Amino acid sequence: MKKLYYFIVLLTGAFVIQSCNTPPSASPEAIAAFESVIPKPVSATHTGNAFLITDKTTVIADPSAMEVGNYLVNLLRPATGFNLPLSESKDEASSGAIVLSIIDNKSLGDEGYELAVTTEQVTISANKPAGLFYGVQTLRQILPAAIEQSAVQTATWEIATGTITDHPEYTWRGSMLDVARHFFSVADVKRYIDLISLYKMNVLHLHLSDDQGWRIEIKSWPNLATHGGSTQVGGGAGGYYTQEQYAGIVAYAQARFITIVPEIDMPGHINSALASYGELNGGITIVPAEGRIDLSPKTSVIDGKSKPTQLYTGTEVGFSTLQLKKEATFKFVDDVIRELSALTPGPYIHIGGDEASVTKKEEYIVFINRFNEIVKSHGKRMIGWDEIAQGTIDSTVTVQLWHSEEFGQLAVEKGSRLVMSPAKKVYLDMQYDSATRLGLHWAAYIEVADSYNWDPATLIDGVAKENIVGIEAPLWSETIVTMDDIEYMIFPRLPGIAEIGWTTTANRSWEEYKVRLAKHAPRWKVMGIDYYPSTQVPWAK
Ligand code: NGO
Repeated sequence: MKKLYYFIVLLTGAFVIQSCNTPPSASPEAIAAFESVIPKPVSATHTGNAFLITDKTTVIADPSAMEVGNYLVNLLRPATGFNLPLSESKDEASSGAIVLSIIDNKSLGDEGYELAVTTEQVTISANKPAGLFYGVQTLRQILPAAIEQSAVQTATWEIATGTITDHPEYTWRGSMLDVARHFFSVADVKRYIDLISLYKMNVLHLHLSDDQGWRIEIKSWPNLATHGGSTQVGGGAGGYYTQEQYAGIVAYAQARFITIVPEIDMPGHINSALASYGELNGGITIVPAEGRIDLSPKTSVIDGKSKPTQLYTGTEVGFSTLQLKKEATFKFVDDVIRELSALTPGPYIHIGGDEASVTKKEEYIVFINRFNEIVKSHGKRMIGWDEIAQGTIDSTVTVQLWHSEEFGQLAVEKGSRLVMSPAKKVYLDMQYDSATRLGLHWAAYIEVADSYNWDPATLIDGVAKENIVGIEAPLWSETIVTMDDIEYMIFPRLPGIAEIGWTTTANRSWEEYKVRLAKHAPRWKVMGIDYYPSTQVPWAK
């Protein structure tokens, strides 16, 4: 009897030791998540086992990476309910930890990272905190979707073991949000930042002014915001950001390694300023009638020079211009750019420059050149829509291609580099198809595959990879009113556009991508992201 007892004790002991030594193997879900990262990494190899985040897990970060460490624990704590204490790395043993480590590895560049998962430890290494941040976004995607819940979940927080090595193809990976046609709150803009940072985008271009609204407080010209910002498309209340609120957006973006590129659109698309200060009015081509600007018949009457125009709540483009003959206008431009530059830690100021259809061409060119000087005098670099290629531009100027191949080529001939936003491919306000409830279709209907299946470096003759800084997907908001509308138009196209910016063309294929994309839908559901359920994507039933 005693013998049997000892035998059982021994057997159980052996079993316990055995199960402690056998590393947990990765579930099919964990492996699928590991293989479904968007943007697709340079290389990803899994090794079949799993690391588990438990109530014992700690986070250890290089002193210069504590901010990313904080971001990570704030991401993991709500759903896991674990403490996940964060500490600065010393030489202590780090078994059971998630480690953020700054290293020196030239091949990773400024934004690359390496993610190594063993059964004992998760290590993200990068040259710079930005790389660690992108490694954290990858880590997030290879955890169960429930990690995105805001309340504690009972789940096995499993990560497949293996190694991911990764760095981006282009340095400019962005999106633009038009807050002028419809105004979006600070909270909405922050959510937008969070959504694009999921997919490692690093630029948010804010279209801060247009005919329908002026959205940023300019202290030296206060009516711009208070009057020019007081409405929006459809006649709603509009709004604007105080400089303090705007600084909050910039800081929020910075903590996510996103550069804000502010745009004041001039000399066209400027009615909101002309309505605020009559002396700026160089004329509008369509005559206001009964409180609205009358769009039909479209006349070519230049009306109301030097008098304030009426606020505009329609969606026509190309009818307004700044008064470019008066020096006072350049004082205005200088004041606006000065205040905006002071709010902008990033290097770029976007001056618009598109569709100045009622500005005389000679005046337009003079204006662009002076504008460039003004932007430079405030220590910034000018970027503008592709029409600015007609000005005297050089390698210090960046040109955003949206519709004209000719202007794109001209810009490259003059030595400028391009941000690629071809409307036919990446305008997120374009409808998916003719049944889409929101959006426009003047450029194209853009299904998910259309926005993914192209290569910026071969789109235009004479524009090669070295002429391109990156890619940006604009969301214009003529028809976009709520955060829900925003999400429906950007998902699921935005992740694919982010992948074009990050992953080499040789490493991309729609057939393979669409399977990965489908795997992200459960995450979007948990995050409350409304998306278009395209029939091109094999969503799980
Ligand atoms: C054009 C136009 C915008 C419109 C947008 C709508 C550019 C650069 N200017 O793009 O004012 O909102 O199309 O798709």
